[in-house]
Amino acid sequence: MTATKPRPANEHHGGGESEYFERVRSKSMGPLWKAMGNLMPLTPRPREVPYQWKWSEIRDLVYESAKVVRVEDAVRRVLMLLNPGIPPEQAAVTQTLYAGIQIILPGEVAPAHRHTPNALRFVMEGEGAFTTVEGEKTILRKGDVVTTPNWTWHDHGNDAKGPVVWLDALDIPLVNALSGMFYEDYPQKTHPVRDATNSSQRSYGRGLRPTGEVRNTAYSPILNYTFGSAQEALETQPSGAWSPTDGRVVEYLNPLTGGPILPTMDAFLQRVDPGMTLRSHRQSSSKILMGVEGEGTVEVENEVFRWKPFDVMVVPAWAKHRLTCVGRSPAVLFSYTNAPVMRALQLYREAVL
Ligand code: GTQ
Repeated sequence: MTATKPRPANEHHGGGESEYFERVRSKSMGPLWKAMGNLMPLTPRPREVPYQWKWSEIRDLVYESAKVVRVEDAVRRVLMLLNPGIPPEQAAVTQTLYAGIQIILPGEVAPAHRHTPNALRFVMEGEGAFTTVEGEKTILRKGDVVTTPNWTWHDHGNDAKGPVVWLDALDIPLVNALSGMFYEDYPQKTHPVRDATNSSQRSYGRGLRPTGEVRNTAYSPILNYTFGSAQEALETQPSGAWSPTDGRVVEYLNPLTGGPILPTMDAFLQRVDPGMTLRSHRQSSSKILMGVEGEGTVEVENEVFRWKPFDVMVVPAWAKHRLTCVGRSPAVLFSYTNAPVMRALQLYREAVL
């Protein structure tokens, strides 16, 4: 007589282990014990990968988009920067952030609309386009940072002689992950202009505020942060204020709260001087960097991205990264991150290495 083979513990329901899991799955359930390691890794495992778009390789495609589609048909004529680690339909440069490059030709109008994603723009090339936000107009010049916060009416136009190109930074993937997307077209092509051009800059951008006005403090009342003022702040920054990981750095601030420019995204202009050696760090926020002036590198984990102006680099959440300056001129970078969201949810961490 042969001894009865002891039945494996996982076969006590008749079929094999896989047959059990099939029955579990058929009831829209799953075994946590098989998923635990992937669900709760020890440290973040973002979908986004380190990546770089070189402006010299994509510039022609951006200008060509102006021939491929009329702005009236496009609404916003933008080529999105899609992180290769994330399915393209998510429009994601990181799991929570969006980046795109928009072009507007002389005489064109990108019609007024509003949406719940917050937006920031960094002007790259051309001069003299404008954005109107809730009835205030601002002229866009190279290096300006312009906000169009959650649910504010905005349209873009161009009264100048040449095309104007900028980087769009939005929180679209985050808003979609939270099912918080709302969108509305304005009944007219443009929103009526009520305030004097750049009035918010004059009212709120000088360390003063109109005490009678009640504002939504969730986002900055300033519409345009000019390149000149940010550059000057970097230029005159005392060495005692320099960051060991970021060099000379200034944050675009909401003057009503002292906090980030938008509730979901913060933004910075920074400068690495020739000969400055910065330390590596990791942050649980994800970050997009754009080269502005000079040249440098962004080292992300084991990759080194050598950049020139308007190249865009992705630093994934919790990726070790370090900046260097290459050459004799300072390396100036614009960046934005999702740190305000991470902080609000007690998820922000940083490790200086
Ligand atoms: O300019 O309003 O890149 O609504 C994506 C969505 C730009 C904009 C984008 C937008 C805009």
